[in-house]
Amino acid sequence: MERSLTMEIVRVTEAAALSSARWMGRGKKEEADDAATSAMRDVFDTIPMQGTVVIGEGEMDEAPMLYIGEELGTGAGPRVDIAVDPLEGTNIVAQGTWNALAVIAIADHKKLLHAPDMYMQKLAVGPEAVGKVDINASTIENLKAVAKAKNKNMEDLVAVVLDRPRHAELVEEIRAAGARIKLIPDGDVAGAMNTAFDDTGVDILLGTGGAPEGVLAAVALKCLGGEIQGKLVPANEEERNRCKEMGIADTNKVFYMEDFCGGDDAIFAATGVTDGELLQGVQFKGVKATTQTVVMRAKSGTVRFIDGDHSLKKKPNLVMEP
Ligand code: VTB
Ligand code: MG
Ligand code: MG
Repeated sequence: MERSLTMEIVRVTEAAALSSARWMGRGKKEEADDAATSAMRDVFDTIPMQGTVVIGEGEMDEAPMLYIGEELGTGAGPRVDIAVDPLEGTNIVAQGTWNALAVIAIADHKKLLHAPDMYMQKLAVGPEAVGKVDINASTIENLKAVAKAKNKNMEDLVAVVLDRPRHAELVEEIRAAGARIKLIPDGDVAGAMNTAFDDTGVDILLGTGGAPEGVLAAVALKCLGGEIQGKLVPANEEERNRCKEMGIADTNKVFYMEDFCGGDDAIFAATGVTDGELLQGVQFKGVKATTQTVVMRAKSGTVRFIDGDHSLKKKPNLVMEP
């Protein structure tokens, strides 16, 4: 993989964030998603690479762009696999709340898990707790392990959990253990990634969210030296068959870092669409707009924060207006 891709993909997530941010608070999640997707699609084809979408907006017949199997890039350059979530948190943008991201992960060909579009139980932690947690252990055991690894008291810990009825029991377990909770409306990629940044104040992500988002989070955590573990949660017969077709007969199979993203290299970029603990969202300031992006590479371990100041006068097409 080429290191120059690291900088190139920032342009892609920035474009997606800029276009979808125009939809903030308008109550239209599909439009926000479409804006991000088509902006991302347009910029991808200016990048010298031979990319294949392995995690995208869906199968070819249901997604007009960034569908699984779609080829991206100019065709010259490294052969890579690409996972995208042009807008991770469509509802977040529709409502104008926290932590919507435009996200891309890239790895060498055949190194990303082709996660099916179904639920996945996840446990994510930052570097200090790597190797000390186990998705098959009890909630309290994992919380204790993280507290010990981070030299914190249990009551100092913050667990991020998607605010869903399915997490009622999990929430009770965390409360009973004495840790604190941040319930989030959507956006568990941000939740997982934030566990690896001390200043975000979150220590562990627990609960069930999308499997594709698990792969994106895994690439982020690979770059950051953190860890995610996951277990597919097929909801019905069709999804169980889907798992079997993938060769996962046993849905108790735990996906570890190497399963999500093999090899030693991968890159990850996320631009804030709405404000979050780590990244500020897009701000429109008349003739310019600002973005904040985190971009990182597993091989070198370099993590960069990039502030973009975009001239809407010189590049009026950069933001697709609603
Ligand atoms: C999570 C979250 C996403 O979906 O994966 C969640 O990260 C899980 O699905 O932002 P449900 O909404 O069905 O609970 C999102 O909220 C949307 O992709
Ligand atoms: Mg999406
Ligand atoms: Mg998503």
